[in-house]
Amino acid sequence: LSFIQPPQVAWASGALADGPLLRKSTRIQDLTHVFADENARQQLAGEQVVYDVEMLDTSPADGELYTGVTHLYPGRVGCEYFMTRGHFHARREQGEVYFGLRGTGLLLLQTEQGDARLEKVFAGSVHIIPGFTAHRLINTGEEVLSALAVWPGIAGHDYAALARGFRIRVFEENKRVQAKEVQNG
Ligand code: PAN
Ligand code: ZN
Repeated sequence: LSFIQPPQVAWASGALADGPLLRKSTRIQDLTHVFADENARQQLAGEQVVYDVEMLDTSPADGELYTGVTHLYPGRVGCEYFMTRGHFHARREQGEVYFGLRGTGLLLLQTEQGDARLEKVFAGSVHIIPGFTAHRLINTGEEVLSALAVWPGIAGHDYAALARGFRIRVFEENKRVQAKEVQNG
């Protein structure tokens, strides 16, 4: 019998290898109205990549799991740190696990009732995202923030439900990380 070579994640960089991969880049031009300061966003180069997602190309069938790595680059739109768009799962009850690989940041979690909280993300951090909970990564550091995620293939993404924003936004003010509660983004 031969031994199967599985896909591999390089823990230090988050690079996925040795499997069929899907890749998606999200750029400044894709993130209309995601950041508080829309004018500041328009001043930035639209082509600039805010985050890359690499995913194993595995089955989406009921009971199967997806595995992906998000690389969220350092930067700000105005004073607001670069972040992912963020979403609920279309199948609201489906959870997810994130593992911090490198860099420093925050995972913003928000329930359907609008209760929001922030977890620190760092190499080795483990984040249990329960069902019915929207999630967004925020890079508050000066390095790339990379996180590994595992989620059900059937979960799907609902971006529209929070298109007006999460209840918390995170800014750099006086060289410090400041989280602020806001009304409807
Ligand atoms: C992650 C996210 C990834 C990109 O794989 O999809 O970090 O964030 P957005 O999807 O919000 O743009 C995940 O949570 N999947 O369910
Ligand atoms: Zn998700």
